[in-house]
Amino acid sequence: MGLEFPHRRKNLLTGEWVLVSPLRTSRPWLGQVEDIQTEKLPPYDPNCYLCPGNVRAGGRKNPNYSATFTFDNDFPSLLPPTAREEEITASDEKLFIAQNESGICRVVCFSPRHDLTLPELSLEEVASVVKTWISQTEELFNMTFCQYVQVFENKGELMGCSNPHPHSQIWATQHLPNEPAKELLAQNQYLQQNDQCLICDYLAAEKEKAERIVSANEHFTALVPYWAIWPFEVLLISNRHIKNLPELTAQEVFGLADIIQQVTTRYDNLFNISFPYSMGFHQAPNDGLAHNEWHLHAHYYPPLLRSATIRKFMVGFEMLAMPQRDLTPENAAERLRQLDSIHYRYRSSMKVE
Ligand code: H2U
Ligand code: ZN
Repeated sequence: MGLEFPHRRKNLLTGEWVLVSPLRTSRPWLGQVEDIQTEKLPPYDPNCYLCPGNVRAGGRKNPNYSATFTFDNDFPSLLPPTAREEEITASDEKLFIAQNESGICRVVCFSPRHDLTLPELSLEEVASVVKTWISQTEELFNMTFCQYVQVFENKGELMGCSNPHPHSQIWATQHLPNEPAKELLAQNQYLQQNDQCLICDYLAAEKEKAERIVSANEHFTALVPYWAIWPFEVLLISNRHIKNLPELTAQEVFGLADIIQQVTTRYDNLFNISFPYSMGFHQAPNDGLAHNEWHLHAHYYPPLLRSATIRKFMVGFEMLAMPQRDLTPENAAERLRQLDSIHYRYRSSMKVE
């Protein structure tokens, strides 16, 4: 079982350390308690910018879509190269360094239903979300400026999600962003030194120990990583060594849909609420190289700590020095693993339409 005294663990994907302080779990909490929305949403909301047939904030009208719906973000953080009016030209500036950054930002609604999150949709519907992420990644990879595609979901007000209609976002960027850049370095170094893929080796070792695995199927494994920072952080790994979403086979698409439902159902069942998180896939850069070092995976970063209303703050020592956690990853995995695999809203008489 996990070490029960303060120690630090290394995140092999970023090279950074996390402080694990199991003794602190007994400290009293007189701090902020969050409001969690528990009210049931309607299947269609006439005031929602993302529901079928409604007009979005930017003035465009959504079609009467019946599956997933993808559109260019009306308030994008990046502009495509064709829209660039000014250029940062190379300079010998030493202390003020800036670069051009082009990109495309899209929004993917999971389904027409305003009230159904991923664990509440059918397996086929989640598979169609995965297929949309794949086709979008392929389309964006074909754009010459695009070096990287980030597929992610911000869920819940606590994560700053601006609209309750279940959706994800996709940003394609001209440069490799910070987090995947760290992972590229680490995975490359490991391959050079061991002639093996870091995540393949790590997955095999975790399967052998079995103490941090949350759930698994033939194609994917979900575990609380040894170096997790967030209390109930999960790392989702494809069992096969592939580098991006477009390499998934038809069976693996369903395997991914299934593991997403397994993880998010357990999350919701932890505190019997729609569990907030930010999650996203890390796929290999789109630079024409083989990227044998890269192994497709996804991170789930949920902010909650002890209950539906007490969140983990990354402040103080975490902001100034390094991340720290109280609950051990082994304990978190044990709790998640033991939860019901049936969503609380779908149990017996509570079945929702
Ligand atoms: P969140 O995933 O953080 O909730 O963001 C939703 C995105 O949807 C946000 O980037 C976009 C916002 O710009 N959006 C539109 O493009 N059109 C709208 O009508 C509403 C929201
Ligand atoms: Zn809606």
